[in-house]
Amino acid sequence: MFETIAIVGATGAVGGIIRKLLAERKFPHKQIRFLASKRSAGTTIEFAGKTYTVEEMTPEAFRGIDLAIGSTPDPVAKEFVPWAKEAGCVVVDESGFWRMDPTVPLVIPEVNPEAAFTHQGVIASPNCSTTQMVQSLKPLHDAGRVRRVIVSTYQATSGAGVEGQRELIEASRAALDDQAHQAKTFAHSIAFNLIPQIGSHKQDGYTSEEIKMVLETRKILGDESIQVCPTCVRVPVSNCHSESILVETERKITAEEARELFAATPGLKVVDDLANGQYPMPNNCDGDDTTFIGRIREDLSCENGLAFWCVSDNLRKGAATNAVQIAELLTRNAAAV
Ligand code: 11C
Repeated sequence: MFETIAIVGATGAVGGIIRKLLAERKFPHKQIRFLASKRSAGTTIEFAGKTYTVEEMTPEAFRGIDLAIGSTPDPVAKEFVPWAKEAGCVVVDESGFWRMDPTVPLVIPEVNPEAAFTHQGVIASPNCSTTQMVQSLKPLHDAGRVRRVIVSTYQATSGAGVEGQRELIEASRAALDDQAHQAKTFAHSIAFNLIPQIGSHKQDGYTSEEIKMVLETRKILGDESIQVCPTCVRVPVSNCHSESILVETERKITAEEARELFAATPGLKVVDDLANGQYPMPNNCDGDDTTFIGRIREDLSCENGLAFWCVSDNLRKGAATNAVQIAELLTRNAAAV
């Protein structure tokens, strides 16, 4: 057991869900502390019926903390993770900063739990759009070896934080009232619109979000030969990312076999009854820790191709839940920590 645990970035949207999950799942610990930026230090938050004061994140603050779960912007994670490691604290980091560091395992507990035990003080949790896709690719890869993936994402505004969700409401209200609205969080108005850019331009016409999906997928599945072509789109949905995924496998996997494989995979749930209008949608996946799969069908244009639709709560399994599950893995196998 880790005696003293901490949430870093405790006052953010994902930090709040981590707090809720640790309490709900009765995460074993003796003491808990909450760290955040100077701006939030001194505010109070509730945990399991008690009130705690948020402490400022400084190098000294990590003394005495055995395990920290971090949900902060990349530049903050770049700064605090070395402080935590120096203080002997193991970090489960939600940010993008450490994910592709070769010394840092990138873990989805249902996919590559063994990687967590190779850590050297920090374990990274993947990007939300990667997590749900890789969860669904894993059983297909094990059964028929995934060679190529074409993915189009429909990503909710919560991926950009509470400001993104607020902007969706404000921009929609302004549009309905025929009022002008200045986009701040997004590059364009998100109301009644689709924005085919998430993150900054990275390379070869792809955005940073798209390149994350390529590189993180290969790292988690431990297969550098997997080809991924993503298009990431911000949609006017408050929470839950959706993805249209086309997969080409080395061995043909029929729709029926895929349905069985998905149904037998922990963390996935099949909702697939087109005739009766049953499939996953953001509205019926919100607040759930499961990744939902539907519209499973063979690709008419490709012999070994499979098409499906995947929806997951990006704040939960895409962020908070995955990080807490990594921490639980370490707790269950404390001898290996
Ligand atoms: C989004 N996926 O929807 C992003 C947010 O690397 O953890 C999460 C970014 C990350 O905007």
